[in-house]
Amino acid sequence: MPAPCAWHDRGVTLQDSPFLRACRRLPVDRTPVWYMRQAGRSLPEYRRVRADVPMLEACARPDMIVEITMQPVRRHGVDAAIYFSDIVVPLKAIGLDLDIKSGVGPVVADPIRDADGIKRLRELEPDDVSFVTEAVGTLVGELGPTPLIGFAGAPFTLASYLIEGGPSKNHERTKALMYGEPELWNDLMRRLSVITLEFLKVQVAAGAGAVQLFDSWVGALSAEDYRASVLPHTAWIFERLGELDVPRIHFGVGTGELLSLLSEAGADVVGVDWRVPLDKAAQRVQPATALQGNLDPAALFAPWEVVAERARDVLTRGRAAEGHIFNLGHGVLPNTDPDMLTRLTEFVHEESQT
Ligand code: 1CP
Repeated sequence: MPAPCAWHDRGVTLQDSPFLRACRRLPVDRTPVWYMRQAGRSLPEYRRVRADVPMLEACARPDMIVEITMQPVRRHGVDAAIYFSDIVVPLKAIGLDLDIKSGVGPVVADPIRDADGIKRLRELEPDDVSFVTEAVGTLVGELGPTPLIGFAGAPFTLASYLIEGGPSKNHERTKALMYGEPELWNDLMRRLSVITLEFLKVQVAAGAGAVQLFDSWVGALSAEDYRASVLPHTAWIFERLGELDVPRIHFGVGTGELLSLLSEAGADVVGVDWRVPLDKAAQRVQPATALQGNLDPAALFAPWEVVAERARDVLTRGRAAEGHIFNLGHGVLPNTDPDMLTRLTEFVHEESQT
């Protein structure tokens, strides 16, 4: 019976991977490293395959998803792959009229701002995203012992795109709804939580070895507002994800003041941006939490010696955490020299070798 045997072998080596071990706060022989937005515009091979294919079409084609997800793994030798998609893919899949505009980001044709709008958010069925199941299945076969991270946008960050209609600096309409109409807000957040949970479950059922919930813009909130209006919803998602027995990573930008609450929401790993050193962050999160981060992505534009020195500092401070996964403090910037990332990956591996 070669097939089940191969799966079994993969299971053993996969669970031994430095990435999954660090997520579970187990000893590792080197610090694992991957980069948020490691696929994408920094890679010439990405720009080539995407040249004639709109972003949301690429996100719905298993052949493109597999190729783009594999590109940074092949090139940089990172310790984990992240499933190529976007946070708005599940919203598109339930029929919302939205697009990803090049150089802008997600744009929603008819923003959601009232009870009628919220009713348009139906539940996500696995069949709506059958391309995800197919792509993840192929990917885990190709990746072998390298884990695949599934991901989704968290309800607050998704709500911001839906309410504002696109990227927003101040999230003013989002906050107006949150502060002014808490019942509507909670209805919106509940519906988005159900969609997000289902989208992550589909990825795990197909073989993703970990999940990351991106609440990228939640750093715009005070701790009190986060606790009252967001935490209950993300905690609901994390609690249900717990049944799946894969590490749960939670990340947001500018969340220094929220780190303890982000970890209270129930993640196994908290992602930290570049503003808070990891030794400080380790004091802010709940016990039994690993950290992920946190080199400033803009530092990669400085000379290599500076990058190396800063990466070494991240590794040193990361030892204060119960587990550490090296990453950037946010996504790879589009103009980053990809050779810097390859070199950084090798450096992190060599420096952290035990
Ligand atoms: O490694 C990878 O590239 C993984 C793929 C990935 C991920 C994890 C993409 C592809 N998007 C995302 C998540 C995502 N999308 C987040 C959370 C992560 C983060 O904070 O960076 C957010 C906020 C979005 C929304 C989004 N999609 C933006 C940001 C707009 C804003 O508000 O400032 C943008 C520019 C996009 C488009 C997009 N998504 C992904 C790519 C490669 C692109 C660029 C599209 C292109 O190549 O034209």
